[in-house]
Amino acid sequence: FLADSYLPFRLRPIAAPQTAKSQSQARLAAVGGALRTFQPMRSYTASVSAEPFLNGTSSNYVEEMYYAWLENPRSVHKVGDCVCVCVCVCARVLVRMELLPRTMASLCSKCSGTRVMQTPRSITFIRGHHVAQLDPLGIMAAIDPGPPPSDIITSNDKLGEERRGRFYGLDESDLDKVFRLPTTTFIGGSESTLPLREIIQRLEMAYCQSIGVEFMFINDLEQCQWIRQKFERPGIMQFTLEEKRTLLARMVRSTRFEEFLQRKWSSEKRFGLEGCESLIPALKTIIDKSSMNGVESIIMGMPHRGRLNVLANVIRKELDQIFCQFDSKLEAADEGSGDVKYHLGMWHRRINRVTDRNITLSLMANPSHLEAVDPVVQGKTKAEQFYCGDTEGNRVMSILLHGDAAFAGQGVVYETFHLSDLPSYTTHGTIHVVVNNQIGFTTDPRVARSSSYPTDVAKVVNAPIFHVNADDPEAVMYVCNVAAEWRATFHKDVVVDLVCYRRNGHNEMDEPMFTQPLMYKQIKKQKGVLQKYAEKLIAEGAVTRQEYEEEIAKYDKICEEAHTRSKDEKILHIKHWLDSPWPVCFFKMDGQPKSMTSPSTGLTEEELGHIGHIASSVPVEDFTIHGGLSRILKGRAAMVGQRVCDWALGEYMAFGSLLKEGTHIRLSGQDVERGTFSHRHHVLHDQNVDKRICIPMNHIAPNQAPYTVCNSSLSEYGVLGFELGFAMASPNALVLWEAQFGDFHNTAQCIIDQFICPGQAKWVRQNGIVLLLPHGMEGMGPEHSSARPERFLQMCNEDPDAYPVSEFAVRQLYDCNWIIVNCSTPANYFHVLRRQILQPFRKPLIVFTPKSLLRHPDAKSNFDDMLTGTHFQRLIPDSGPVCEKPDGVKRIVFCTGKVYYELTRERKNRGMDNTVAIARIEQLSPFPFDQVKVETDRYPNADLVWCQEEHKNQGYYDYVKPRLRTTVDRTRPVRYAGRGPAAAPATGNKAAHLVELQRFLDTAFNLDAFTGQS
Ligand SMILES: Cc1ncc(C[n+]2csc(CCOP(=O)(O)OP(=O)(O)O)c2C)c(N)n1
Ligand SMILES: [Mg+2]
Repeated sequence: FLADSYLPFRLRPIAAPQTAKSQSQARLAAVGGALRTFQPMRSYTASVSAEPFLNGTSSNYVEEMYYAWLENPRSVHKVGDCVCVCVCVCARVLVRMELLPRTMASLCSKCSGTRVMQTPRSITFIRGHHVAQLDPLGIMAAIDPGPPPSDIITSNDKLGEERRGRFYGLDESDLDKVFRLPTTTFIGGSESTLPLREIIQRLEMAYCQSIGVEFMFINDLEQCQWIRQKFERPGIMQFTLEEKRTLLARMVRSTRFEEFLQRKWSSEKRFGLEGCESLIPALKTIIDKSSMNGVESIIMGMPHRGRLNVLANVIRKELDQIFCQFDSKLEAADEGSGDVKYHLGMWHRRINRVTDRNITLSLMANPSHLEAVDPVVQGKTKAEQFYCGDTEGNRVMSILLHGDAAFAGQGVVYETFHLSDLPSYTTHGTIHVVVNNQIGFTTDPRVARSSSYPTDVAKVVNAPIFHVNADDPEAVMYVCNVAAEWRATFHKDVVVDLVCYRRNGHNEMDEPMFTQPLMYKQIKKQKGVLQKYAEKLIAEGAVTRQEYEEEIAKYDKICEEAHTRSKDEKILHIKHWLDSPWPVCFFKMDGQPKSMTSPSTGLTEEELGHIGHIASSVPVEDFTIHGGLSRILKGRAAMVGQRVCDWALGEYMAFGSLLKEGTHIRLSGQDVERGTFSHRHHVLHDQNVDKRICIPMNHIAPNQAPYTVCNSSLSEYGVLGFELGFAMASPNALVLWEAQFGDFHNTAQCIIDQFICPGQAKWVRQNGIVLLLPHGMEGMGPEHSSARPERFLQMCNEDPDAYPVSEFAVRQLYDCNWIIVNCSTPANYFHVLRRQILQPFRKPLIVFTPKSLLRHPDAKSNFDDMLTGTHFQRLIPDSGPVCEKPDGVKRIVFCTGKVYYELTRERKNRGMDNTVAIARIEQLSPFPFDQVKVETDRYPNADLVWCQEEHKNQGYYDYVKPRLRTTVDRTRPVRYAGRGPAAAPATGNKAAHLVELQRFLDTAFNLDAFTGQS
């Protein structure tokens, strides 16, 4: 509530030296008061970050406001009682932060009388979580046994001598005085006045029991008030008998599932949920409530812990299917290599029993890499929202589960949070659930994070955080309801922090006493949450012991029967674990592609002309574009007139035509709208009207598919993961992620290594994502030069030593794990983009894209190369003078990408157009063995050279060489012309760059260079 919009008064400007620090120092010197050191009780480090809204400049601002208010209350804007509350809180917190002398709070004479009670209220709701009973083990305090913050008063405290002067001058005799309640509180219910004793007790009930609420950093008054009323209203946390019995039944399932697995497969790893069994009712509550609010599809991502339990009891995967995963003798039926059981995903549509509505639940498959699935889930959610026109996230939502250590430690969590409110990336609120078992493998939080809570990262997006003792299932259910309502109301992220413990080691085979002896002594004594809750309900009379035991027996029987059935399973079907099924019309019934032919990717002359016209015009009225852009568009129009395309226009033709044909296109990445190299300009900006833009690509045809082009946040891991998830939702979309420079993909390495490269093999799901990676050695230094083709090539699943026997154009594509191209012409780039959609299956496509070629006068394509009947060329043979007398050709230089232009220039300069042939391998993977063979056969007297501009240990050499050798049946050696091996991808010295270039060109054209080499 410190936002300017709520305080539209003018503050006295703060002169430069009057920073918060210098002011407070001056005042400290003046009063010479002793300072109190604040020791937060429940945090592992003594941090003041618990109130980040009073950090830095905001504390400065508040301090100014405080003094203005002291001088004259009318000088500050009043929002009901808020100002008083705010100022009192500020004063106290500033004292605690050592920014104000201790005595300052007592200067606050305006807070006497009926208003004085507002201060304890404020402090309690800000910091009640410090004293709430969050830890089922009760050992957090034992880890860091600091005293409770002394300005938090609980009903156990005496307001006597030792507290006098610290608690606003109040003492025991004030406890029965009656105070008027401010309008901003809900603790009174229908009462407007209450005795102080009652006020303290009610605040305790609201904020200091099993739930600790962190929300005061949210700078929106309405949202804060919304949360307050959810926790302050007397009696708000009451449940019907029906609700309690359902909760107990869910706890029974959650607990007995793990016990069943433990009984049957005691030596198998399963990452059981023991110690956090209330996760299952937590998720089910969120799902029920969201279904009530109209949600039809929920996409979930989660780590290992409790995953099988979630599959069984939340997603409702058939138990026998889960149990047969434990049978080590079953063989897999599908293609692909599969994954371990606690990584598999699942998709299921069913009726929600509480709402009687359809709900689709999917749990995304994920790798071991914790949190990597977060952005993928968000992307898939966004796509589902997009395709069903759910612009506000009312029908589709995501739930992300986290471990405490991973949530705090993994940067991708932060990257994902930062996508949460961006127009092209928001999923309109994610519910995060943290299984906070207070340990990460063997490491305890004191050494695993610097923040007080593992959830502090969520504060960057002002997400409210509900810490809850997971041994209190009703409190868990309550906060989950509030979280789901929050999401439905505000469409923003929210965090539920289930403070729990881990009954076993990291996995069932692990001995936790090696490293956490005291914690585990306590855990051994700990009564299970199901038993505790059942006893509570039996004592209350909500269920009888017999009913409870029957519920257990019923579920055990279900498990036993499923186990018996699972023994009938003879084979494992990975397909049954698909998390993102595509429409059946995309495949044949057996999941195979509808055809194995490759249609032409060309267009008619008319289509090329029409898209070219759109690309060179501004299709709306009264829109002023930048003069430089006018020149670019004129240049495009001239090219269209001459029937040629440069790189940007080739891309335009591909996108424009696919859109016209009904394929949605989404291009995302840093600065993609204009293009890092200022060549693309897909979004035009009116030079006179702020924020007025025009996307000509959306003006191609009346019934075209929409084009989404979006500059992303400055993240690779998060954004690439997001786009991968987006591409999962539908086969009928071309989803492209462009790196600013190709080398930046390595900060998203996990998405590439764990999802894109092996995704289909592990999880039998196809994905057609396209990575555009600017690449090329242009003297720009070690960074920005190489997109590291060697890494992508090394991960191709093709056998370099076997000449494929099947047809090449399609079958080879179908069998590979991804397609890697480095196109040298705009036409070929155009074709490969169109092929990505027109081919009858989906594969990831990696494109090394050029930089200098974007404007290279020779890197242009004629419309003829893009007309109907034309195709992507996997290899572009030499079509020059060498064709006339192939026998006279002494050398064939194979290359890929931009170096082709350097080679042709050098060949011309040397007058060797008749003696050296140059062939471009445009599709590196799968390798065009057949077309390479045509070339090597064509020039029987030529030696074979691979030329690349990259260093020898990088680029393509190690990949291409064995394949070239296989092609010629190892009858001819393959020579190398290129830079020598190096640690860095490129030199930082331009002169050295040019020397290196000339040196390898010399080698490439020196016909004696390899004489004598074996
Ligand atoms: C990115 C990544 N780094 C390391 C690991 C190895 N690892 C597996 S589980 C684990 C501890 C996770 O702790 P937490 O997130 O608290 O989850 P918990 O196991 O306690 O449920 C670690 C370090 C991993 N899986 N992923
Ligand atoms: Mg943990």
